Amino acid sequence: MNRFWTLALLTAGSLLGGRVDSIPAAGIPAQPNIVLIIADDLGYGDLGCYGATRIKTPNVDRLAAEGVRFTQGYAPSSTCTPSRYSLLTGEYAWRQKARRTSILDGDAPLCIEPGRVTLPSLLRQAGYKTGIVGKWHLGLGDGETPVDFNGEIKPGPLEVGFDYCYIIPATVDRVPSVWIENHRVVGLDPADPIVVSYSTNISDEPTGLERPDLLKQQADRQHSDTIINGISRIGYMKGGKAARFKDEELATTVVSKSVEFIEQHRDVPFFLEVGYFEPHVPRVAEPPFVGTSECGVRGDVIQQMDWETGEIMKALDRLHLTENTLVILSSDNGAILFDGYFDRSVEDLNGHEPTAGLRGWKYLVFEGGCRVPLIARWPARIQPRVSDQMFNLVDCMATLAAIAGQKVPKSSAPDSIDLSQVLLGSTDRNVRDNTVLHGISDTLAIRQGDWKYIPANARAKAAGMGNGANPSEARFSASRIPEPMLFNLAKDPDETTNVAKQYPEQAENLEARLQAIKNQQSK
Ligand code: NG6
Ligand code: CA
Repeated sequence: MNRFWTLALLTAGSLLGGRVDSIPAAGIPAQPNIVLIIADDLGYGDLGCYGATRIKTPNVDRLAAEGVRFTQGYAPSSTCTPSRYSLLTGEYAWRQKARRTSILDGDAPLCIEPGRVTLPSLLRQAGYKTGIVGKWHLGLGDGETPVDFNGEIKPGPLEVGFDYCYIIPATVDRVPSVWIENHRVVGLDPADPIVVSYSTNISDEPTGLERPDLLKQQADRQHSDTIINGISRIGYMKGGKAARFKDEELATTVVSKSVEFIEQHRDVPFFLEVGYFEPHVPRVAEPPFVGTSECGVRGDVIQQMDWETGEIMKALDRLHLTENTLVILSSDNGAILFDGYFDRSVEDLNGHEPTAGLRGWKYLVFEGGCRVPLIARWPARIQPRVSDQMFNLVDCMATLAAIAGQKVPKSSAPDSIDLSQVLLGSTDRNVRDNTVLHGISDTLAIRQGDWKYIPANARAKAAGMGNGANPSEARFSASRIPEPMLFNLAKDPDETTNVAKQYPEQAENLEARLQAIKNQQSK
């Protein structure tokens, strides 16, 4: 639908005092509401609908059964910040030179330039109310002065296209451990100001290193700074005691704030991004979910995440919004087991396969780091099916803009492809025929058709990586690629056999293709 018709329908809708989808327009539903759910470190094999049996995810499975489930969905990067940067800007994060887009600390500056055309700003232009609840991890403040968590915290989500935000700044394992609503920390007592440092211990409270006896979970050195709610974090924090979140209440807050946003905007088209915290570390299940899965705490928090999804689905049902709401659920990167806290995720695995057997983990460019679950339900437009077409989350911007009837300006979203036809099932073609994948230390890989090529990158060193089988030096080495690698994913989906020497031309072609994409300025 072009913008004219979108606007015309919007006007007609408001004249009639109802929302747009109450007007049948030649059978085409008007702009759908969009709920974009991004889990944190959810692996390709972690959901029932992707083969998990030790973890039960009935709500997400229902979402998949009522919509399209992609088998070739990709996160643009295998860590959070660059992946979410790509999601919101439509640009591969490794292109960005001016701003730091690697894993950000809780006091890092905003990595998206304020005023830039983003996924939420485009949807806002199309008439949507835009909000984000949950994980942010794209930085806050201008970087010129240190961000002041006691004052107005900006620029942030509101300066890059969101009308509303209820977020935590970075990761649950990084300070400050607080919620931010729009520009302010929630529940802050001005008499107890927040001080944050990632370099100096400015806190008067114990660290995990000093008082391991106070901890709910033991942690490695990087996660052994200030103890907050019995969990030692990355970074030091002082003050803000009344504002600190409890890990055991995060999921409930995500649900209540998401449902509140949906209720408040039920009469206009809305775009809500929900950043789940699960199953990222520290993994702490809310009481009803403790011990409910068959593979320990990591399974428990995935089941908790499934419950959150069910609550959001229920709210849509209750408000009669299900039919014309596009719900997308995916993950910012692949799975990881040990990621800093000794929470028994490795020991309790019980045969569960977080990556469904794909090679590698979060941080890496192997499939286990980047291939993610991807589900989209929109009863009015999407016929239930499974799709083997490629979809990268960087494509959300062009795809959702098209669905909202909004044009992406030429200079924006250089890597985002409009896959609305793929989403809606009106083409069998692989509209995206290649994708670049991005890992820690700026390792890159390219997939083109069935082929996957990873150039040599001997310098790469990964921090905090590993599957936990051996939380020692060995787990830091997997991002080093001493020799180019080539895999045929159709024959060898788990990337077990490097065939670069057997198919040198194929490897050269993909090397050249990757170079061309790196050099290209726009689509
Ligand atoms: C790493 C942390 C890891 C996690 C990750 C971010 C160490 C050793 N590891 O640096 O625990 O917080 O950053 O994860 O500090 S992400 O999903 O948000 O990218
Ligand atoms: Ca993540």
